[in-house]
Amino acid sequence: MRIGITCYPTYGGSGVVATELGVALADRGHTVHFIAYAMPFRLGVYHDNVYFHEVPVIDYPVFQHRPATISLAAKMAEVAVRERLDLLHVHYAVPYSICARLAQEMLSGKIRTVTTLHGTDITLVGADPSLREITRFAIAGSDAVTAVSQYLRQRTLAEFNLDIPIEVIPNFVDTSKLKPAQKANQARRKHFAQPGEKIVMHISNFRSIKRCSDVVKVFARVRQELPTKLLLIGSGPELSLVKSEADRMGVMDATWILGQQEAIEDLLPLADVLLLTSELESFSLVTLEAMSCAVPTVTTNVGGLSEVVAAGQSGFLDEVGDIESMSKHVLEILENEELAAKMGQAGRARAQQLFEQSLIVPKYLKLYERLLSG
Ligand code: GMT
Repeated sequence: MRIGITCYPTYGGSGVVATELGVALADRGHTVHFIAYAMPFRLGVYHDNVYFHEVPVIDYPVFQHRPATISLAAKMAEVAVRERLDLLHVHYAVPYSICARLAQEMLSGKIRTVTTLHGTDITLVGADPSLREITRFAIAGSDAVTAVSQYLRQRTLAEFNLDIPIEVIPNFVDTSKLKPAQKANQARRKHFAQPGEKIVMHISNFRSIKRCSDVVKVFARVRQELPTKLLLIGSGPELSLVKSEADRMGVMDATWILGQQEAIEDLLPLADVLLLTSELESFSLVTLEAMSCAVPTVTTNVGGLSEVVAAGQSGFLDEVGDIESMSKHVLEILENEELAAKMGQAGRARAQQLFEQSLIVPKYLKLYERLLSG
């Protein structure tokens, strides 16, 4: 098959999933054309059967905003014709499902479209009154729609009052790449923590929905009981707030701020626990990645997280903002090596059994085949 994929090229779960899917499809002999504003960050090195088409966006003094969306739709149509694409698969409904719809119109319907819903494209951005109707129109008009969790499927149908088939295809992980700590990781660990010290890790795009100051509050409590370091990975608008919170709570000297990191597989296995305090997560790819590395997780019990984490077995799920309970659970894991190992193993087994890349990619392929066979 010849497949066009569009995703946000910047850091974030939807871009990671789209990129890993494209590479996995190419490994299976399909031709994949990424059409995006920039090279997706995980694409990195050269892959056979993978092509990248950058979308040029015109600037002109009359424009208050550059017409990026229509440039993308035009590029999709152009690449579809030139490369004889069979389908366009867009990740994140806003604005990409709308662009795909436009490109399909330009091609007189001679291409199939697939939209994968990821999270805030439905719960925040798409549901905004300014975008609700056009998002609904594009989702309803997509030839196939997938959602990364049951939660997101239900929420989409309810939010947009839709009665369409939405297939749940969960996010996936390559468990041979994201694996438990090796000796090399252990050597690196010494850089961040003294022998006997534990590591709490948080990875996100530091937006308000992640409630990152809760991470600092939990960490400050944990640190009162146990020598621990906090590793923060990622970047975003709330990072400066997190820094001042860490300063205010006197834990800045125990906090490492690593910024954006591409080789997450080198750092994630160093964690003794992954802490995620989000107000909402439709899935949380980073939680799955931690499970794959046999790292126990303490997260909030929101959205699709209960579909990812086996509560009490691979991690703990707490109420949003319940600093007390999250601190207690982090400490429970850090103070009990047997429990930590058991939870880590349970998480890795769950990742392998339910979310392994080789199990999930064929689900997308089946969907494509079904669409193309009419
Ligand atoms: O929705 C967003 O704001 C960002 C998006 C992303 O691109 O990373 O995150 C969403 O999609 C991820 C990949 O499917 C999920 O793992 C995240 O849980 C989801 N974020 C939210 O629901 C807040």
